[in-house]
Amino acid sequence: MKKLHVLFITFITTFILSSCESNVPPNGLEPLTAYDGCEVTNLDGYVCVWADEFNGDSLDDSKWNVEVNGFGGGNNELQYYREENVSVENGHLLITAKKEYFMGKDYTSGRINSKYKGEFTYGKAVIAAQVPAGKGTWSAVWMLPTMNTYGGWPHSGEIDIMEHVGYDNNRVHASTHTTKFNHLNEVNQAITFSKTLYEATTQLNIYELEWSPGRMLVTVNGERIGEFNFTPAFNQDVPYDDVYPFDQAFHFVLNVAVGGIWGGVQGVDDSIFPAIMKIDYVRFYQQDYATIDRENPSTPEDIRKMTQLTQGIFWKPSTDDTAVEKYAVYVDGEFFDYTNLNQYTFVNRIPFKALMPGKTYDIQIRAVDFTGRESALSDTFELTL
Ligand SMILES: [Ca+2]
Ligand SMILES: [Ca+2]
Repeated sequence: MKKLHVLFITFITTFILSSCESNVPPNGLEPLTAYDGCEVTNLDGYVCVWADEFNGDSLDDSKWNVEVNGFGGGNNELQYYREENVSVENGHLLITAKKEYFMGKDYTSGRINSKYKGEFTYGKAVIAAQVPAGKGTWSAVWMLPTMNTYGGWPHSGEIDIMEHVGYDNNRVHASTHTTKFNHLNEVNQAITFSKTLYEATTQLNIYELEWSPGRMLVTVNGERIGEFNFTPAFNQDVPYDDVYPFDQAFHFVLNVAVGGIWGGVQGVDDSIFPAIMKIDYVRFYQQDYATIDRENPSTPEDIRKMTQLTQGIFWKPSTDDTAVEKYAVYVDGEFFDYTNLNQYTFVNRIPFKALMPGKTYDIQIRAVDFTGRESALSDTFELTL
């Protein structure tokens, strides 16, 4: 009886230990801690990791940088950005554009960013904003890359979660800018989706960016504005970062411009000022992979050689219970390199490991999720360079 009891205890202990162990991420990733300054800490399986609720009486400089310049935003905008045009009152951030002469400019306004203070790769950005009406205003809630890993604008990308220009009232726009697709490129313009939103200027609306590897969905009040996906089959001429550099850290930018190449298309109505963008909160959420991930990614399939950039390959993205962080590329049975999306180019990556033209290599791919769980190795693909 005693022996059985001990056996039973041993069995239970082993069972508990082994079931705990199986949930520990192979890469040691720690569970997320919710940021207690966030008024909604959990949202659809996401945990709030950063937020500003704008509850104080001045801008929190541990979270934001105030931009001061008359540079024109690179778009021939007419404002001078000043600290005086940014305020926090009654739980809201106010960015106020004014008809006011300053330092050679006829208007002043405000622009803030969270560079080095709030920057993220993947997750969900949630912003409650009310934009000003009036011809000449150009309001924006957007994100820029912090490190310019792929080069200066537009090579490292730009994510415009919400833009509104006053002359086209009650239309909100979501855009991405990249090396291949940007507004200075006459053939491939920035990728933009627009939506009519009758309350854009009369109430706070909730804008969301849901961002996972290879996919970004922008919504307002839960309704889709647009979706930006990495589609290697349509981009067989360039490495993925030319069309989808959105695998790096980005920070927020909030501003109201006056005039400029978009906002100023129909001039500026001087009777509209002051024009105020009101923001109730900016929050950023991330998936708690360490807590929720349990399964290995599916095995990568359907590896193909790119038709134009012929030293590159792409494959069908693996699926996972949370998300695939990266793919390991194997050449002739040996690990070669990692890539963040389902495409790899053997040029300009690791020069000292360059493959030889005319030779045939056995390529295999393995998917890895954010907890370090791995798929099986794919079938072999014979690549002749
Ligand atoms: Ca607030
Ligand atoms: Ca997984």
